[in-house]
Amino acid sequence: MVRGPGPGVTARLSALLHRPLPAPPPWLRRGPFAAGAFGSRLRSERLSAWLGLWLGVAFGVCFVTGLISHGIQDPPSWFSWPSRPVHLYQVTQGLHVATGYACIPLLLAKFWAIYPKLFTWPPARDLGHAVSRAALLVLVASALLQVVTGVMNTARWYAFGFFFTVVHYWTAWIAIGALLIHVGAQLAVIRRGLARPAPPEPDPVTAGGLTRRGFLGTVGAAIGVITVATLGQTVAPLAPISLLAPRRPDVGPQGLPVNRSAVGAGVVDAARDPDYRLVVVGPRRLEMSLADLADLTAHTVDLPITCVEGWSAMATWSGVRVRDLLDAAGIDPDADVQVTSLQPDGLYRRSTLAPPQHRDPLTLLALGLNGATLDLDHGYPCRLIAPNRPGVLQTKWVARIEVSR
Ligand SMILES: Nc1nc2c(c(=O)[nH]1)N[C@H]1C(S)=C(S)[C@@H](COP(=O)(O)O)O[C@H]1N2
Ligand SMILES: [Mo]
Repeated sequence: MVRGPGPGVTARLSALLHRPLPAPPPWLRRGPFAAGAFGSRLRSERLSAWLGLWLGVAFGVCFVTGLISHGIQDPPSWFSWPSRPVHLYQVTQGLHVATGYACIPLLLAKFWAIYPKLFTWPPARDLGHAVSRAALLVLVASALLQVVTGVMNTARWYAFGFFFTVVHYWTAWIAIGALLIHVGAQLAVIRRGLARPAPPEPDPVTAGGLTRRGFLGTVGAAIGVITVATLGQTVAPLAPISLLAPRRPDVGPQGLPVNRSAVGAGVVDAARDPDYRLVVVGPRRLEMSLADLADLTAHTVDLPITCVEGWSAMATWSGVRVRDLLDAAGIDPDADVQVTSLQPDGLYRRSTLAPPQHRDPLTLLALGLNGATLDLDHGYPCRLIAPNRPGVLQTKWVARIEVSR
């Protein structure tokens, strides 16, 4: 008879985890460790549980919308993103940035509500308690890293010495894992906290002047102010009051912000070269000058540029349908297509269009923007503009279109 690791192992593990740790010496119990060191009656299981619930919702929405954005930019084989509705990515990425910002006041409030627990006496009752407290450190550290790097990225302050996308993506998984462990370990406490009826308001005098309602109202107002003060980078009419928004959607050449300038991308000479040719490689090879492109049927579309960094802006684009070019070159309509820039290097010099995008009649190789020839900084001689797509994939200064390898 074969005996697996039966209840014996579990029981022994459980006994190990619940074995009491030696009590620390009593003389260490001073300052914040002293009994009754934290007197505020605003703190309660109920407050912590509700703040945790709000944080969980904000964090969950931020996590899912972040995964969507990551999936569009780096799609696994099973993932496909539609080209409609046109504004969907603007909504998901706007939610990503807004819920990320909302986590700032929520985290501060939650930290305030629970930081006395740092000084719990004794620091750990048993090994299991010690492990779950260590896991909480991982949650706090990863949540802070996400918020700080995310805000720095939207502010275009790339002071961190690592590649943002990779760190932000993997830390999200660590944070969500630590969050699930935390919720699992605290489920009974959370349930109890949420089910508690609101106790009578503490006397504002003994509670330091702030009522519970006042505290939650302050957290809610902070979220509201941060949201309104940053929403203007996407919602143009709010731009003038958006004091915290790093970008205004209407400031830039041709009334549109620029992400990477032509000088920054090192494409000025190549883009202005009169011998410029767009090359489309298929069973037939097309080499088209700007005049050839201008001779093709022109279309005009209204589409936004939606930067992953949180700003977006509507614009009117005119140019050639990408599917007309692909058909002219005899490219298989079911193939993925790769668009390459004149830009010699850089992460965003190339992007891929899946069939839902390159078959869409709104997907253009744009030659004009807001009624004039495309500005050099917006991608002259021509740039890609497609519906429901992150800005990083709207390749500027396009040189070559071919089937993806
Ligand atoms: N070749 C190239 N195209 C690019 C980029 C780039 O760095 N190189 N940046 C992208 C990013 S991140 C954004 S948000 C959009 C912005 O377009 P705009 O500068 O015309 O507003 O261009 C995209 N196209
Ligand atoms: Mo961007």
